[in-house]
Amino acid sequence: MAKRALITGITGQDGAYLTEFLLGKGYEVHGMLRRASLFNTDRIDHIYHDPHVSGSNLTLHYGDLSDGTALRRVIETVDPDEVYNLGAQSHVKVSFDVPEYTADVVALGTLRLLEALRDHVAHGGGAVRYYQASSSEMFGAAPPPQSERTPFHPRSPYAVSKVAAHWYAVNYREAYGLFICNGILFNHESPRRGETFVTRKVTRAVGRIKEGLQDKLFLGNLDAKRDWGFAGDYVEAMWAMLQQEKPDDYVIATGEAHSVREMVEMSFAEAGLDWTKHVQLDPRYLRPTEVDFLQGDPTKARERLGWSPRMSFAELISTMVAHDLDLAQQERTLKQAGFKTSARGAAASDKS
Ligand code: NAP
Ligand code: F7E
Repeated sequence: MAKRALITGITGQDGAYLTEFLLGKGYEVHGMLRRASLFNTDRIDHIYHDPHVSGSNLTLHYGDLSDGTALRRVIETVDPDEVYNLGAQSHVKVSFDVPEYTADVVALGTLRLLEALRDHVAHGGGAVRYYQASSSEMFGAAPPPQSERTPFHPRSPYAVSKVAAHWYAVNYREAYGLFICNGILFNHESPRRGETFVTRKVTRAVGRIKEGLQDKLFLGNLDAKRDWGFAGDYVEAMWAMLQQEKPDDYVIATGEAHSVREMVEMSFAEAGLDWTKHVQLDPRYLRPTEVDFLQGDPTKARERLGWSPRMSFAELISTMVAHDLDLAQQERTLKQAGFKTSARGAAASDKS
């Protein structure tokens, strides 16, 4: 019998990589999808098959982390062996604009899902294993290197909500004996990264500048340091946590940090461009409270899960730049052929 996995946030960056990974392992994958006025399944369209055609191993269910009844219904319908809670309002800067919504989805959404899971298991739902997407943002102002033993000092409504979700997960493990793991993942990126996160914002701009589609890139704090890895490597760690004998919490990181400035310089250099000619500072991208320095210590994950990142930082930048150069070339070709094109989500990226 194939194992059944339920993924919230299946349409996000990690959801797409995790779905590919689990389908490759022979899982039957179910994803929770929120209703949107435009299609929001771009990242999984290539692996989705029409359910009318037999042999499809990927099923989507409407639901939302703000809707406890729908969460219960999805859990009862799917009857999963593993649940991956990846759904979130995941943008740190945006969480200062919509703090209540962020708390509702990230903190209370997790509680709603855990409550549904607790009842499902209590009423004969079997031994379900649960993964919670915790974040290095929870460490916030705590000095690096950060490990599982580092105390949290969150610096944004997003991070505070993730701390609450993290502790709900720990509490449900201890109180009800549920198999629950928190993956404390440091920043992970890819060509599928949302375009308002800094790496993708930069690599998209590099492509468009190279193709003559834009000239300037406006950024905020260039001094912040992050431990950036590849999302495809990180979803494997999520799965590995749920295959252990006992549930536990793990830091997933590369152990290496770079400043935003360094990342910008490398990305522009990859396309033969001088970043100083194109990048300008815009205070609107600064955050009321910043997280200055994140560098993870992934020793526990290496020793217990046998997990190590495969893609280096230089390879990650080069892969993302190559992808976005391609995208910009397509955009230029369309423009030259007379089609109207515009930078996607211009209004949204203006704020983040
Ligand atoms: P992402 O690309 O922003 O994807 C977030 C997903 O959550 C999307 O599928 C989104 O749906 C869904 N979602 C948003 N609001 C929802 C709601 N109210 N109900 C149900 N689903 C909702 O994020 P990601 O980078 O894949 O990250 C996955 C998870 O890991 C998130 O919880 C994030 O906070 C956490 N995390 C990420 C990183 C990182 O560096 N990427 C590091 C640590 C932790 P739509 O597609 O419809 O918007
Ligand atoms: O910012 C600086 C910004 O938005 C990284 C989420 O996946 O990882 C992510 O959160 C750094 C910050 O990611 C711009 O101030 C400068 O210091 O790419 P980011 P994040 O805030 O670290 C964690 C682990 C998560 O859990 C989150 O879900 O870059 N920065 N200039 C900028 N950042 C953005 N977005 N835009 C700028 O113009």
